[in-house]
Amino acid sequence: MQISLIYDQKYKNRQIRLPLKHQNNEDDLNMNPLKIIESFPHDFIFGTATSSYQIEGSSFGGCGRSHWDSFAQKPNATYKGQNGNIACNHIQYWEKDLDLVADAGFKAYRFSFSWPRLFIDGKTTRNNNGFSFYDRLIDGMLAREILPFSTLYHWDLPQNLADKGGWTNRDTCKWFADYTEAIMQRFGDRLHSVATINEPWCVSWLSHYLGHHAPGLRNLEAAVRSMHYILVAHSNATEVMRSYNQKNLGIVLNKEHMMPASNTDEDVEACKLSDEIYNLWFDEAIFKGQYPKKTLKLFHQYMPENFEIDLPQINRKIDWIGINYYTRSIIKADQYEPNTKFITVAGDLPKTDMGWEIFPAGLTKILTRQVESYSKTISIHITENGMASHDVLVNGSKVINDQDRIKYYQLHLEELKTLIDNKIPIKSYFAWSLLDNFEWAFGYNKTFGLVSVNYDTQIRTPKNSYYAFQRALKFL
Ligand code: IFM
Repeated sequence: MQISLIYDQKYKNRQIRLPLKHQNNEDDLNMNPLKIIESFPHDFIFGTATSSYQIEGSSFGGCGRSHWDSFAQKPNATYKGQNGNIACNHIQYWEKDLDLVADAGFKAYRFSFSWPRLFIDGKTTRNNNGFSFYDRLIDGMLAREILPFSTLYHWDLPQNLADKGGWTNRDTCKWFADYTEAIMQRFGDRLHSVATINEPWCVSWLSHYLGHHAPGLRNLEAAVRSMHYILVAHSNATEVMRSYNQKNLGIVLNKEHMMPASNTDEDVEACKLSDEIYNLWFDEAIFKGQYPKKTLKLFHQYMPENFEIDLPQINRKIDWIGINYYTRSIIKADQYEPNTKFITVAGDLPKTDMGWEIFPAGLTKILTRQVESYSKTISIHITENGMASHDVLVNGSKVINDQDRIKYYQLHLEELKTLIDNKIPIKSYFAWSLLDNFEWAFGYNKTFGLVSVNYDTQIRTPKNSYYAFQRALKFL
C-alpha cells in the first residue's frame, strides 16, 4: 500500500499516515483521473473550502443566534427541519479537519468567520470563545503550512440584526464594517486573503425574492434593497481593511452560464435579464460603478434613495475576484412570473444530485467574459466548484467510490488548465467542500464533501475523490 509522504515532511514530529487510495482495483492506481493537476503551474494553489454555519455547530462555544437558526425552525424551510446546531461539530473536531486538509496535500483552506460567534448581537457583545476559536483555527492552518483564505460573511447573519431588517436595512452595512474592523484587529496579520461576501446573489435575490434561504422573503422591494446594500457592505468592509493595510482583498461571486430556452425574442430577452440579475449586477457595480440597465429599470422604484452616490465607492479597487461555479441555467419567458417575467427550466444534460446540469464549458464561458469585460488585470480564484452526489458506503463503511464526483472535478479542471494555458490569470482552485455538511435548505440530504461525515459519531471517512486529489497533489 502506498503511503502519503507529504504529511510526514510537514509534521516531522507526527506519525499519522493515511493510505493514498481506497479505489477498488489496482488499475486505478495508475490512472488517476485528476492527474491533470500535475500539469498545473507550480505556484498554482489547490485548496478546499467550507463555511462556518455549515460545519461548526451553532449550538457550541457561546455562538449567538443567526437568522439561519431561526429560518430552520420555520415549517418546510429546510429538509426535515434540519439546522446547523451540531453540523460537523467542527468547533470540537477542527484539528482533525485541518489534518484532513493537510493530508490531502491542499495548500490552502477557505473558511468563513461566523459573525454571531464573534458578536452575539452582531454589534458589541463580544464572545471571547469565538475569538479564541478562530485564533486556534488560523494558527492551526499556519502550523500545517496551509494558507488561510478567509471570508467575512458566508450567510450567518446575527438574528439581532435580522430583527432590525437585516440586509434590507442600511445600518447592517455599518455594523458589518465594525465587525470587519474587529476581525482586522485580531486576525488580520495571519490571513492570506480576505473575501468580504460569499455569493451576494444568494444573500439578496435567493433569500429575499426567491425565498429559498434565510430570511425566506418573497418580496421584490426587500430583494432590491438587499441587492444594493450587500454591495455597500462589501465596499465598507473593503475600505476598513484598506485602512488597516490588509492585503489580498476580494469578493466571491457565484456565476452560472445563462442560456435561453429557445431562439424566440421573448426567451432571448428573458435570458438577458436573468443574466443581468444573476451575474452582471455585481460585476457592473464592482468593476464599472454602474448597474445594468434592464435590471435597474425593473428595480428602480425600490432602489434606496440616492443609491447612485454609493456606486463610486462600490467601484473601489479589489485585488482579486472569486468565482464559484457549478452549473448553467436555461431561461424561459413566462408572463405569469409577476416581476421578472422569466423562469428557469430544466435542461437535458446529466445532472448532479442537486438537479444541477453538469456543464464544464460554462466555466470557460464565464471566465472568458469575466476577464474580457471586467477584471482584466486582477487575479481570479476559483473559490468553489464541486458536486453533490448520492454517496454509497461500501466495503464495511470504509470506501466511498464517488467516481461521478471525480469525473466532475476532472472535467472542470481540464477547462481551467486550458484557460490558464491561454493566459487567463487563474491562481487557485478550491474544491467544494472538504466535508459533507449542512447544505442550507437541503439540510444534510445533499452531500458535496470530499470527506463523508457520520453525524451520529462524527467519524470522518475520506471518499475516493479525496484520495484522487491526494494522489495528484503529491506531485505538485
Ligand atoms: O454549500 C453551498 C455554499 O455554501 C455556497 N456555494 C454553493 C454551495 C453548494 O450549494
